[in-house]
Amino acid sequence: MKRDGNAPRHQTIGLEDKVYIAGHRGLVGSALTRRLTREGFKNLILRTRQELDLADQRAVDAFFRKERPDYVFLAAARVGGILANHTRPAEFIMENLAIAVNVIGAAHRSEVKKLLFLGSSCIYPRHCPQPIKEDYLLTGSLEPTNEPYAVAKIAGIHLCQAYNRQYGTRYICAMPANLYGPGDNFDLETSHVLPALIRRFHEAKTAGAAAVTVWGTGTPRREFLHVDDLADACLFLMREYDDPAIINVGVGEDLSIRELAELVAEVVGYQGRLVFDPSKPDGTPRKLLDVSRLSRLGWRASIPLREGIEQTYRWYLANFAGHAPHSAGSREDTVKG
Ligand code: GFB
Repeated sequence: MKRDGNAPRHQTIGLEDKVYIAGHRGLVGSALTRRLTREGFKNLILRTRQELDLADQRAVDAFFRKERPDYVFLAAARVGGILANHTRPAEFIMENLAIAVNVIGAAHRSEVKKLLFLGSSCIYPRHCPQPIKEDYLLTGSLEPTNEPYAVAKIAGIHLCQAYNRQYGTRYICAMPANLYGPGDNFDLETSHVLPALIRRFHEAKTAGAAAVTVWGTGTPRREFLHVDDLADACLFLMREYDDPAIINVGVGEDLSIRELAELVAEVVGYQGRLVFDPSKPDGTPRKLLDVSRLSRLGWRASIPLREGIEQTYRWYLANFAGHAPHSAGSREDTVKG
């Protein structure tokens, strides 16, 4: 980010700083832990959900008072695919609001130097122009299938921006496209489309099934960002970005669910038929992010979708396929971070 001559030169994150990754075992949090470890950060603070329940304000305050982290990546969230969001709205809004309120409030009380809050591309209006610019936030009604989650994320954004305005904090907000990668949730009821298709096609190939059902009409379009790209972008933003405005993180292109299903089937090596089930919700027709604000700062995604799917499939084979019906992903508290 261009700093004019007299803008305060903010301290930037250093390898010796105490860095708390909230939700380090989830899809995003585990990618952040890998990225910061590889970078040489020596002082990562990590807590499992059993060690620290982020929905418990007293526990979060006590943790921040004791550990006093310098930087925080707030990657913990209650996340899930279209069906989980649609069927568990109260859990999605309550848990994500609680996490945002508790962590952001405690960060301020314990004088955290900088915090990065992770939102989602689903915060934007269902029918806004594509690609979606950050300024389109709150300019129209949300997608009903994930409105509670989106409202909680929008509240988190406004919490950060209000604290920045009133207390001069440095809480930045990144809005990623749909994420996938190692550590994903492969539970067929609660997961997102890409891991669900990997598992469905793998099991169909193994069982010799003639056809695989894909939810919806196959016509919605989605943009997929590999979680290792997101982690790299988060470190870049923690170092370079100090603007209170939200910033999109994506790859700048999308494909239809039908095209995605055909690509995943090819990677998995499944040659049967695709059957689309229009009784399942399509969700928002499209949510392609405008990533020009981030690319102007000098960051671009680097993992191509096909390569990312191949790597994720290998991870799935190594960690779940062929084992007893795996628990991963069927966790009620599937967290993104
Ligand atoms: O990935 P997904 O659940 O989330 O669904 P969203 C994307 C599209 O894939 C929808 C279709 O049109 C689904 O109908 N789809 C096809 C499937 N087969 C499947 C399947 O087996 N499982 C799933 N899950 N979808 C999420 C939000 O919306 O986006 C979250 O609900 C979050 O809150 C996430 O914001 C980024 O992209 O529709």
